Amino acid sequence: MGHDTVGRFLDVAPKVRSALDEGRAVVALESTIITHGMPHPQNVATAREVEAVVRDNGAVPATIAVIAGRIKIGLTDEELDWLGTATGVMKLSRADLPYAVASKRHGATTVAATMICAHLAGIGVFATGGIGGVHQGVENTMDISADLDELARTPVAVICAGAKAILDLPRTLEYLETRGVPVVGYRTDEFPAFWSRASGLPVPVRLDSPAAIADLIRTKDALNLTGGILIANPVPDIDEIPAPEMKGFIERAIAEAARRGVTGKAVTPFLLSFLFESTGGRSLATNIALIKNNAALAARLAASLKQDTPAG
Ligand code: PSU
Ligand code: MN
Repeated sequence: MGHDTVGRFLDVAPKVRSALDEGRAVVALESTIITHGMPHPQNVATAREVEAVVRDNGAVPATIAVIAGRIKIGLTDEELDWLGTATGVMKLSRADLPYAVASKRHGATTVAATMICAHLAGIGVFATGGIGGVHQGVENTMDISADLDELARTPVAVICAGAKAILDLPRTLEYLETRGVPVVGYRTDEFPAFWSRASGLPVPVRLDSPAAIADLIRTKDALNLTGGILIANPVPDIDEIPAPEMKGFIERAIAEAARRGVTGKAVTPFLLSFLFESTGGRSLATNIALIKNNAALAARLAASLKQDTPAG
């Protein structure tokens, strides 16, 4: 078994196929943001804008989703539009992917599943908004996003704006360290908290250019260190909601989720939509801005990985 047999499950869009064949930069994008992370029509508009940002920064975008059991690497305009309002789309992590494919279901890929599919297609750089992490109250729920273990095992560089401040950020960083995931702050000494630039938590490593990150990735590969790397890129300051302001909204959202008994996969989508309502749409504007910012960095990193000479 290998890529040859896996290939029969993948539909690689022609533009992505030719970029990969010609050794040009490609950036993977996830689809859970579209189906479970944002309301319509901002979800579809954002997905298109993010793809344009990737192109403007020198790479080919590949939005990933499962449609009727086919793993799509790059979506058509029609598929993207359809996904924006489709109902009954599964939220796919590592555990759900084989069922969705075998049963010919529709599914949006989370960070974990997007990393898996990107790697199957030969794509090494992926931009998202924020990764899943260790949830607050983990001592009772054991709710730790599968995104973290995926970062430990699958060799894809993930660009995010940190982890959502609805999570337990100190424990999220501890877990990443335990699992051996390099965490890089891009032009920051602090691990960003998604809507806010500051978390008060130091980032393990700071790098200030795509070329420096590319060099770290090549060195990691040359050392045969498996697994991914996480690049934390703070939201631009004009777009952020400062942490002290976000705190009250987050506390209310978490209390409301507990009151309504929201658990499992439903937790993150519930909190995001509750925050959208309670901040009067501000949290969504920030979310859109940070994803675009991450897409730009991801494209520049992918381009840098193609240009520079290999390490070692
Ligand atoms: N980033 C966003 N919005 C999102 C997500 C990330 O800006 O909706 C999604 C990602 O797909 C991530 C998921 O993998 O939230 C985490 O879900 P959970 O906490 O259930 O693992
Ligand atoms: Mn979870």
